[in-house]
Order: sequence, then C-alpha cells, then structure tokens
Amino acid sequence: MAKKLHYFDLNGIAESIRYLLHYGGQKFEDIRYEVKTWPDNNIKDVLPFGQLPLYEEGTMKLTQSLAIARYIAHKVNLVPTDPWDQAVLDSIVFTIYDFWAKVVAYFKEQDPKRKLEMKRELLEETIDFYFTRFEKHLKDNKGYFHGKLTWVDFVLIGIVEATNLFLGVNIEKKYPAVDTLMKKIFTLPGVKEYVATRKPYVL
Ligand SMILES: N[C@@H](CCC(=O)N[C@@H](CS)C(=O)NCC(=O)O)C(=O)O
Repeated sequence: MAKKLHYFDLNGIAESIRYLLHYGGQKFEDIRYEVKTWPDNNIKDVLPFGQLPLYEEGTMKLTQSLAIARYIAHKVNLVPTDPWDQAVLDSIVFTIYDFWAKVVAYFKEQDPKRKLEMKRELLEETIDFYFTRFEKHLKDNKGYFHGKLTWVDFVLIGIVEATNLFLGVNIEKKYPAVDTLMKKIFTLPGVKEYVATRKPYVL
C-alpha cells in the first residue's frame, strides 16, 4: 500500500516520523508544503482536521503526530509490549509535547515585548527544567528512555531539532545524554542516509 507523509518543509513535529519511516525501511512519499504560502486552502480544506502532519496508507488516513509515530513504531518493533512500560513512555512523550507547546506559544506570539519575555523564560528556565529531567531519565536508562531504543527517543530528538530551529539554540550541547542519543539516532541505518542528504531547514 502506498505510504505518504504530508507536512511542511520543516522538521517540526514530523521529523521523528520521517526518521521512524526511514529506520523501518518503509518506502514513502515525503510530501512537503511551503510554510510561507500556507494556508493553501485547496490542501487545508481536505485535511481531516485542517492540520499537518497527515499520514496515508492506501485509502487510510491518520492525523496527530504522536499517533502516527507510535503506529509506525509498532510496525518496526519500537514500542514495548508491557502496558505499564507503554504508559511510562506515553507519560514521557506527552511531557516532551508539554515542552514543545511552550516553544510553539513563543513562536506564535505577536506582541514583541511579550515574545521577548517568552524567549527569555524558555532559554533561562523552561529548557533547563525539562532537559535536566530528560537527561536524568536517559542516564538512568542506559542512554534511552526505556533501556533500549524506542519511538520516544526519536520524538525527543525531533523536538530538540525543531526547538533548535525555532529558538536558534543547540540544546543538546548542554545535555550530554541528549547529545549522545541524538548522535545514535543520526547514525541508525536508514536515518543516516536520510540525514546525509537532507537540506538544512530554514524558517
Ligand atoms: N496535535 C497535532 C498538532 C498539529 C499542528 O499543530 N499542526 C500545525 C503544524 S505543526 C499546522 O498544521 N499548522 C497549520 C494550520 O493549523 O493551518 C499533532 O501533533 O499532529
């Protein structure tokens, strides 16, 4: 069945899905839209909830980045089988998205004074709050969130890269376990070849 991933020509919340697909050796069409010309109502109006990413397999359509990532991860054995282990990973992935929501709020803010204050808070407080905790979790679990590679490791690295792009930072430089995990993901089969040919993202 033909697989298609629709998203912007950005890392955002879809880069981890691209990584998972490449790692799993899944052939897919990586359909990308320009942020600058969005909204393109010809496209937006046919999206199930008007937003990206959208994943398609034949006639089946799936929205919500985490649902897509977890679905693909299931196919490539990157989701633990034990319900408790799954729940622990869910709690981490939702926390990663709590962090990301703050980056998005900053990005969307229109008032320049408030935007500056939000950036200060992210750089001086929020990143450290979340990443000291992610760092500890990785260190306590052999460098992964679950003692071995799972889908949530991919999600973290995707969000780190997106945050780096949106804020002009390099989060991983201050958090060695995150840095090591990023390097591991980048050298996985499939991901390595994709990263080597990927053009740098610009906002
Ligand atoms: N919770 C959704 C959020 C989807 C979302 O916010 N998509 C944004 C891009 S990251 C979008 O489509 N923005 C354009 C629009 O709303 O028109 C997910 O995780 O997939």
